[in-house]
Amino acid sequence: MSDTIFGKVIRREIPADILYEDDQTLAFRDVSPQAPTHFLVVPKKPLTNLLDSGQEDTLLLGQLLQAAVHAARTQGLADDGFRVVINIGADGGQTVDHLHVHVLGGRHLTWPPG
Ligand code: DGP
Repeated sequence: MSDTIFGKVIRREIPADILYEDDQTLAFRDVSPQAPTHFLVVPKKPLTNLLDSGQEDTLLLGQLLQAAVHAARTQGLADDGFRVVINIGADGGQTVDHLHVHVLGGRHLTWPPG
């Protein structure tokens, strides 16, 4: 995959409000929040999206979700709940071609999404 804006965030080439980091993942606030709390969790490995992942990424994908849960807890979302979304491709609404997990909370979220 080619480099993206999230690659630049991971390498600290552009600023971001970072909430959590471990050896494989990084969580930072979305620049265009759709809820009172809205952050993204990305693997440092540059996967385009879930379709780009393979069996070798099984542990990484688990770590990505664990990082999302950890950051959601520290952001105070655990009591009232929150939503985890992964957009894939054009119809999925993906605009940045680096796999990312959206975590949204802090208000009641309706279903289905638009
Ligand atoms: P998606 O549509 O699923 O590809 O979501 C991409 C999200 O990334 C979107 O909610 C806006 C966010 N975003 C785009 N550029 C930047 C950036 O430079 N910094 C941060 N923090 N978020 C960004």
